[in-house]
Amino acid sequence: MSKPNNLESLWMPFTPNKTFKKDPRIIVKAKDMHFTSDDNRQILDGTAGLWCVNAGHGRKKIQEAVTQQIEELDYSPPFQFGHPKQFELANRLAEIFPEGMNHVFFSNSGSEAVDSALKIALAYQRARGHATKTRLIGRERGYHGVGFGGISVGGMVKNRMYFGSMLSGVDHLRHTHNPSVNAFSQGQPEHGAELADDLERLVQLHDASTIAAVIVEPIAGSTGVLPPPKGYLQRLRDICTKHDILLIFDEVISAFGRLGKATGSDYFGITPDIICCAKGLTNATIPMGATIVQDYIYESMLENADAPIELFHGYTYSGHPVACAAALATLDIYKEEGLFEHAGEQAPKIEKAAHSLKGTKHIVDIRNLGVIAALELEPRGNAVGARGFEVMKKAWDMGLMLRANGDTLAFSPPLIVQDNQIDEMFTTVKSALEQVD
Ligand code: PXG
Repeated sequence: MSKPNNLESLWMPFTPNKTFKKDPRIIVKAKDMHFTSDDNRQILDGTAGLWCVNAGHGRKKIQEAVTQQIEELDYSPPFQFGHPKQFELANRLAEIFPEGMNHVFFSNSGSEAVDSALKIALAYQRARGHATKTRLIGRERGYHGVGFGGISVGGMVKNRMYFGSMLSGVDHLRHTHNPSVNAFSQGQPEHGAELADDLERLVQLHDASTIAAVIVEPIAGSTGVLPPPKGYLQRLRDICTKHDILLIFDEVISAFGRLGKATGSDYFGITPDIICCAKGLTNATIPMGATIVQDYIYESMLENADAPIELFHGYTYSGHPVACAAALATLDIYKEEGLFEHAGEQAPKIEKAAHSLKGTKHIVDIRNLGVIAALELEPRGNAVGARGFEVMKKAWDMGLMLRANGDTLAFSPPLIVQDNQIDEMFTTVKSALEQVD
């Protein structure tokens, strides 16, 4: 495999370009649980790429479906015309998403799935005669992608502070992280259900007649893995219902088996009004996002819209035939191989292995849920993120990909992960931690 000889022209996303280009990490191949680096080393994929390659890399079935689709129908316009696979895929998703959620809007990424959800929420409130319900509520430390809608409701400071005033009419719930009482919780933390009452506070402040929707990740991922406190999501659901506010779950990470079920909604037993997904939908082979809504949202829009086109929104690549083919093959794999169930079986092993690192140098908290674990490190003085970044680099040198979100090391391996690979992930990171100051 050839090495690129000039790294200059590419502006890399969410990457310190200057540092990376001096000491690049280049991936040239991937198969099942492993990447191959350009110096021909096998790297265990502890992160499913970016939380997305849930069925493992290089899946033949997806590859064949994609190849065949390109031969048969490479593209067809999604506005005013249809192709069979997008309808088939929407039906298949309706089967595995919560009951009553039978309508699917396609996009090309998690960010677009979120923006679509926010726009649908606003258009729906207007269509049903609640045009004053325009306010959107997110949560501190939330990550909803990088569109202006997503960063407005999102709560990651650096993702917001450089980009002006964003959407107006947005407010945020408090985040749920409370290590003083919840540190080293195995699975969902005991304390913090009452933080959902923050929504009542915002209703007091703004009045429910001005609030269209609340959006949260059922388990916060990007901010450093924050499983919801026990009872929190139910309380949020109840308050939304009480005040006629839509609840949007951003399941870009939690859908497609990450928690051992098709969706986080299913895992937690809470049904939102809208779900956003992406990533594992196509096993990341072809970009795709989807926004799934309750029947009453779709039906109300069709009934009450003031124009023949009920929703003035869509993308050139909505329901792209090649993405649909990849998604259908991916859903087949999940089903045939029982990967969501396998994830459920591996979850307690990941929990045990992660928490066995308690007491390891630098670690101040360990969190986990499903096939997700996180080790939070004490930051090195004022250099927030420096220690996490160094451990990530050390682990890469030792043959393990992990994700450093600031000083939190996150693990979210493909759902095909085997017992010995779980051991390897945590043995390697322990050793890396011991070698870093
Ligand atoms: N919502 C959630 C909950 C996500 O995790 C997005 C939306 C946006 O998806 P796209 O496809 O537009 O990137 C995401 C993406 C990390 C990390 O550091 C996580 C994501 C992306 C990049 C990095 O863990 N999640």
